[in-house]
Amino acid sequence: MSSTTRDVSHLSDISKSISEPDGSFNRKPSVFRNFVEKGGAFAPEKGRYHLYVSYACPWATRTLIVRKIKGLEEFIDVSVVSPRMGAHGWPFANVDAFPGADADPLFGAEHVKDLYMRVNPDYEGRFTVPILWDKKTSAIVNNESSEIIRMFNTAFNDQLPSDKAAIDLYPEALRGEIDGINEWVYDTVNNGVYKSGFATSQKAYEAAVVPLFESLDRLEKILTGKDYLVGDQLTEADIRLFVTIVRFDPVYVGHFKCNIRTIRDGYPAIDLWMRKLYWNNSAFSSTCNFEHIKTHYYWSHPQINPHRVVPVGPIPNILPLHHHHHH
Ligand SMILES: N[C@@H](CCC(=O)N[C@@H](CS)C(=O)NCC(=O)O)C(=O)O
Repeated sequence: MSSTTRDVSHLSDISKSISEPDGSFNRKPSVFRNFVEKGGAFAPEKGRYHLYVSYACPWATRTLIVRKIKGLEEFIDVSVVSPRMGAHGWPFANVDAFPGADADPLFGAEHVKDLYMRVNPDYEGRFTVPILWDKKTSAIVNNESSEIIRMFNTAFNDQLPSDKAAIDLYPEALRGEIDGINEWVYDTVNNGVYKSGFATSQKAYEAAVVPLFESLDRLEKILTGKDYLVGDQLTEADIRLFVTIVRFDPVYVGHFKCNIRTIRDGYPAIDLWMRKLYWNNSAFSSTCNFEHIKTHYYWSHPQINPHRVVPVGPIPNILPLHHHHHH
């Protein structure tokens, strides 16, 4: 069957296939797991790779943040999809114009799924962003954000100016601690908000939302009086957590029912840590598009929000750096 006639709506339409028999949400592992590395099939060449992202997606935004921090803008071009993920999945701007969204410059694809089908017409996974695309062999190098940020951290160092090459977001000496934090933050926070929001039973929802807030309590203690999660420096652990926390009050509190507390009122240390990253480092603010974020979630999950009404608040989406609580 050709890629144009095969019905893949069970894979592209997120409202059709997301919960397990017990009502819980089970995220499947990413499929493309190659590495850009010297001597490998995917060599670190300037201009060879293309990054497909959504500003709405926390996983994709990790890769945008690391791309900026490492100064890889000239090495890796980016295309941003429209935030309105519908029955065909993520659309490009040529079929769904939205401020800040792009058309696909490589193939004029209409949807992200077309890229997956081009690589493998029998693909059975989800059509997710981010995608790191190899223009030389027309292949998907990798579609797992945690691995893409590891590549960006080191693969191009030889070709970068020394100040950028020296930036290490996964330093040898801190790896144990970073891995340890990543593990429970991924399960209960990054993915915990999705498990909470996509749950279709009371039991599955509570089994996600309670551990989520226990982890936020734990993070609040870790971040009290500190600017970074691990050691005294910015690491990938901060980046991986930031993308979830910055979406929390604008989206997850309402849309995903993560409403035991808000970040701004319930977690002052987490909130300050987030505001410092956002307001002091343009890698965080320039890759954060609240229009895409809010539109995406409230529009794209009709099983949760069938009328697609996007709430007006919170105002502001993120508090200023210097801000006094009113008591
Ligand atoms: N484990 C992947 C997850 C990526 C992912 O799930 N992206 C979502 C957007 S936030 C997506 O594209 N979903 C489309 C779908 O599942 O149909 C990663 O970290 O890269």
